[in-house]
Amino acid sequence: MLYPRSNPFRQFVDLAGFWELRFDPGDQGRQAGWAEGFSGGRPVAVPASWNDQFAEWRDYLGETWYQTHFDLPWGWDAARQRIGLRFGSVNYLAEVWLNGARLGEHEGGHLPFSFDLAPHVQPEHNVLVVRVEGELAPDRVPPGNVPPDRKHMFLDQHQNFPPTSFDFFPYCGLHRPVLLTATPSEAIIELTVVTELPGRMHVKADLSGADVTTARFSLGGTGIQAETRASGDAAEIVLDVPDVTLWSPNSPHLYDLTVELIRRGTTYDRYTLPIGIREIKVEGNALLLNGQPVYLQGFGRHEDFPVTGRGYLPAVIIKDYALMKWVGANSFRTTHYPYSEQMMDLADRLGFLVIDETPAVGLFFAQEGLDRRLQLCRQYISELVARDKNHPSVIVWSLANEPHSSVPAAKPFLHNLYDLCKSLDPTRPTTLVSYMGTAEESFEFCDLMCLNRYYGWYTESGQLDTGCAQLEAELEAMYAKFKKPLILTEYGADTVPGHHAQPPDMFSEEYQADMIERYSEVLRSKPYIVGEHVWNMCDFKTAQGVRRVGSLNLKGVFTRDRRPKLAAHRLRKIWGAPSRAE
Ligand code: BDP
Repeated sequence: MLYPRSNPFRQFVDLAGFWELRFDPGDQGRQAGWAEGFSGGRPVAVPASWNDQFAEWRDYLGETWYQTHFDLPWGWDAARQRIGLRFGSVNYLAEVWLNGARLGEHEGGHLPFSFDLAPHVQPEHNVLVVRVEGELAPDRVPPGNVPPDRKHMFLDQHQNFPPTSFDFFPYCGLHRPVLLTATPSEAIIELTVVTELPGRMHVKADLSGADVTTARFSLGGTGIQAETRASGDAAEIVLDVPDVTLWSPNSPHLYDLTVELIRRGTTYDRYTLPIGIREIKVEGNALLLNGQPVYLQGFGRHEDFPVTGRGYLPAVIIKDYALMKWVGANSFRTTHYPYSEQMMDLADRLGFLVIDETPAVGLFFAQEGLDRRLQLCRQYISELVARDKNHPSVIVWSLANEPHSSVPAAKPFLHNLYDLCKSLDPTRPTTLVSYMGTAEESFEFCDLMCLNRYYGWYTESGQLDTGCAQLEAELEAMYAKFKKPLILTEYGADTVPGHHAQPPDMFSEEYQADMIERYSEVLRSKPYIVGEHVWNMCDFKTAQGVRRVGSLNLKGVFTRDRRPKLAAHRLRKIWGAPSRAE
């Protein structure tokens, strides 16, 4: 899962641009052999969702074929190098062919997958075809088209269109960069770095095809360098960094760890990975970063923007980080799926604390399709940990958002996921995010508790006094029961920008600002609360339904085009004050 790099030993080329696309509602592409290449395609932008590029296909989630052509760059040679193809995210199902040969398929949006292109790749005139399909189905994760009697009745009683079991538009397509990669045939294929105080780094490099070789590890700017003999498929080393600068939001210091493979005095592969040295753990009531309590203040978000949908948009990522800094946030949760790798790299560089969430949103536990949902969740956890394990910014894994946990089948299912995640990464606290109205028994084994609550909005509507009293009562009860630190991972109010009211009422900018401030007061009065994430950073597109005016969730503190509402200014005051960690 190492992100492709270009250096004297490796190279990647981005296939972004205008591809060809054919929608295939009648499923004729398979019979007609479109896998080998098709004609009659229309231009489509990649990366981006298809939905907002073509008005008549906005709600279409079915079979869709993408195609592009490429030549190998100068100097690339499939006989000497490993030529690969890597997709950052395709939602939901992808099946891929090169020059008519089927490379494989991948299920699940938001996580990367790759293929070795040998022996099918040619120096010129390659035809790459990707069949994408994003139908909503009860045995997929996240699920959709769930029969009404299987739905959680608290929030899902209204049918929406498209029939998602989650509250965001089910955008489909090639959402993140598609990269053509060249690496040495013997190469570094994986790096795993675990850091601990006072300044230690455990590094493991997995190698492909390595005969006896020397692995050299060096840390930029420190003069630290060490070598080890690797034989077989791995090389490991422990590096101690004297006078270490630890990574934290206030000082997001990164060391460039470079690994080189050397044989007979000649380097034949090199990879550089930025590493932040830090330690995260839960102790008693507290979440400790480098031994100091931290308090998370920030948002749940979405990768969502007009026209491009869920497609990778570097300028919006930069803008969002700038707005988060401006408002005083130090943290976010990747609601409700893993974010782009570029977003995660910037979290490391800019010093954000991230709760990294899998795509498991809207999980329900009816027997039918349960095993399939479990296998998918397990796949996503493995892929997510493999992708994001080296990010210092990732401080907590979130296994699921709002599982419909009020049934006996939920707890063993979630326990299974927790155990898997811990086995893959014992170093980070692992949790899940509880649904309002559900007694989440899985908090028995989670390392900390995350709650989404909407008192004063979906219940106690318009009544902030009663709503805040309810919130406080539930927080106290949860803490008394589980004695674990707690983060309020969602709270907020839909707000029509420009709608004002005195006295404040629902949907006005004043009501949203007051609700956030009142919640924050409750949260900051409890020593076991270790974070507050407002829902949502920005307004975002949803399916159509009676609860979503204009097909938007309007709980953004910023509008969909990133203009502040009153609540953003209020949050600046609340969050501008030194956080508890300082
Ligand atoms: C929560 C969900 C979130 C929704 C939010 C809401 O986690 O995805 O958008 O409610 O209703 O239940 O605004």
